Amino acid sequence: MDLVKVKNLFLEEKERVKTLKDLENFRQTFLGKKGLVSQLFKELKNIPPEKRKEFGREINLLREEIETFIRQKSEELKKLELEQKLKSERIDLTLPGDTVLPVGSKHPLSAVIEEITEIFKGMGFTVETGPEIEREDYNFDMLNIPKEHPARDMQDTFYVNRKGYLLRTHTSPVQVRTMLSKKPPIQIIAPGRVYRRDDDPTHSPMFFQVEGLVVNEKVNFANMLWVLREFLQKFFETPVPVRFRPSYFPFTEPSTEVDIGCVICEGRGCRVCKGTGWLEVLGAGMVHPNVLEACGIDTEKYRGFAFGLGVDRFAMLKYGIDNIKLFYENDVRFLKQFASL
Ligand code: FA5
Repeated sequence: MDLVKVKNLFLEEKERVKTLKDLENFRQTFLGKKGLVSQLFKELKNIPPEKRKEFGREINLLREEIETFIRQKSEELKKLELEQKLKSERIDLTLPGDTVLPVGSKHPLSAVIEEITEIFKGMGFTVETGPEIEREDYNFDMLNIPKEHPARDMQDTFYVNRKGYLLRTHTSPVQVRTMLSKKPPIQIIAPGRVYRRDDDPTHSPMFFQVEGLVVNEKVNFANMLWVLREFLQKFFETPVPVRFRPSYFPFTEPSTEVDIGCVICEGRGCRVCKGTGWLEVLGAGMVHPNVLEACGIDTEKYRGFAFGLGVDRFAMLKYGIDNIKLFYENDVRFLKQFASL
């Protein structure tokens, strides 16, 4: 093997090395066990003794040169490959995600509660709340419904495992709580969940009510009728027919139930209005003196009116929904229809 040829080959081949794989092949060719440098060493024995030392020195120099090249090239190529890898795997954090998560929307009952609240706020009412697990005396006794009173059967109750407590059957106990904690003048509404053992297309075991209470020196039945009529016109945005029927609630005297012309069938009679053309939407009346007294309000000085409306019923009428269950099934196809609320 000729030293000059190997040197020239080295100069040529080193230019061809572009990858780490090329470099490995290059190393095998020159420095491998049977590589060109080994072959040159094997030539030593054929060299005349006086030139052998010089020849050996030159092979060693060539080997060092090749090794230096391999070391430097290896570092250079490794760096290059890393840079390319980083470049190809670069994460662009500004890119939008692949899947767009579905955006939820307001539940129609929440939207209706907000709307009702806004209308009453506009008439000077403030908002009060109370617990859903309520004291039995606040839910019944202090509202003039003593134990064994037949009026307790009007609202079939869920009792809880703690004596003296129940799932409130209406929002009226918030009236008691407010009168016990605040002095008149009082002008509040109390939206919230209530529970009854009821179940049919217009009755649900859990539903929403909004209670209203006004206590002041000069309030009368006519004021109440005005407030309720005004509210109904604002809520339904059209002059809906309104009908006040004499009724009975133990906590109000006189009492009325308020019906509106069925907005589903426009009074012709349908499943929702049970063929009557009218829908009962709320109960109301002048607060019974027994209730005011139980809450420590001077009945010589103050009078009050109160009302309670079924939010689900209002939502069904506003959006033409004929089954209350739809509000609680959480079927996205149903809920999506209210995405703009
Ligand atoms: C009451 O609950 C009285 N506390 C309302 C009241 C307050 C009267 C203040 C006077 C003064 P009533 O049981 O009628 O009343 O219920 C009021 C409204 O709740 C009804 O008009 C109806 O719209 C709605 N409602 C009653 N039961 C259900 C039910 N199971 N599912 C859905 N809505 C119901």
